[in-house]
Amino acid sequence: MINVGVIGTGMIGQDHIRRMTSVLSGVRVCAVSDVDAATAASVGERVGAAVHTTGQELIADPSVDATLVCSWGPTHEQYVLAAIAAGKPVFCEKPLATTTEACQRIIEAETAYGGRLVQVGYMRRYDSAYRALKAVLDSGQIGNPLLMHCAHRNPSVPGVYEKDMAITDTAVHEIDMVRWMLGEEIRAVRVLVPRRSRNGGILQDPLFLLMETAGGAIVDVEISVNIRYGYDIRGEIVGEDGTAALGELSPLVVRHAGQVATPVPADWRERFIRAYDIELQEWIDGIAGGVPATGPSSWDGYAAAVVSDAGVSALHSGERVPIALMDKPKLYAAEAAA
Ligand code: NAD
Ligand code: ISE
Repeated sequence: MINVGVIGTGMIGQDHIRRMTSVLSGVRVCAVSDVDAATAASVGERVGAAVHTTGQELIADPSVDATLVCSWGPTHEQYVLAAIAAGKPVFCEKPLATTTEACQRIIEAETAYGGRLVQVGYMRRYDSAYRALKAVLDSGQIGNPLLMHCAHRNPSVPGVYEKDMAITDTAVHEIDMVRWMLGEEIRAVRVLVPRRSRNGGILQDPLFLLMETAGGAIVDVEISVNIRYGYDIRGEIVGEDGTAALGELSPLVVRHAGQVATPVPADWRERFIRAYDIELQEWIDGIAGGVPATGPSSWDGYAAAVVSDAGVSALHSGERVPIALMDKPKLYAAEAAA
């Protein structure tokens, strides 16, 4: 049984606690912590977990085998570094950190430790639809990929969501997915700014991100975070000999009153429910088996942060922003993605 401590008991923290306590096997939530002490206390009481005042205290708790970081992005670095210093596995929700420099500090700490302790929550790599799309691409059936069209649509976002988060918190999923899907790094990014949705308040919504890969493929991403009708994730690859796209995912089709309708997921929890289950179960099984993490690494978190930083500059400047990564440390050399 792996004893996991959860830092951050907000939306995804509670969702991961639910899956660890009632869906997954071989795991127990033994401790929680949140700057919002009242939420941490009520979640801790509900699942019978110890409540720690700080994340650092939780990581140092000898009964905690591994840590799940689900606090706000800018707070991730301190907890990931503390877990590495304690030599304990840590699963960090995306983004690994909100700046390139913070990700570099994590890479330095993990390489100095000499083994992989960090996994980042880029769960699309575990989604059956994305995996099926990648299998078609890798089979060579549609030829070399030339273009990919993506849409990332949220019905709404919380009040704390700020302008740059369309890139750093939302499009960052496509940034990671594209590196994994196409197996190449991203070499430049531009952001086009259409007229604003009246549903977006002070946000610039939607945005249109254009990425160029090292091999010359072009990827466009529509980011709409106040689309109202539901949570809709779309992706289509245009190859030399054909195209392949994520299908419609609903198991239900209603024909009524001259219309055909299928439900759209309400949010990310519903759309990616199985992907989150699989990513965490594999992480837990790996720890139990003494196998270092095999999912998205600190390097993937770093690469996504570099592109995301470039995306934010492109949003502010309107320019094409080229991207350069540091040399990949040996620790991550064997990884397939880019
Ligand atoms: P949230 O606001 O619902 O919850 C975040 C929690 O972190 C809050 O309870 C807050 O009090 C707590 N917190 C803030 N600072 C803290 C600190 N220094 N120490 C401990 N706790 C702290 O946000 P959320 O939607 O649950 O998102 C949390 C993280 O998960 C973000 O990084 C977000 O990008 C990521 N996320 C990932 C996915 C995904 O699809 N993989 C989906 C949602 C959120
Ligand atoms: C949120 O943090 C997530 O990661 C969701 O998957 C994404 O769709 C949403 O836009 C983010 O804010």
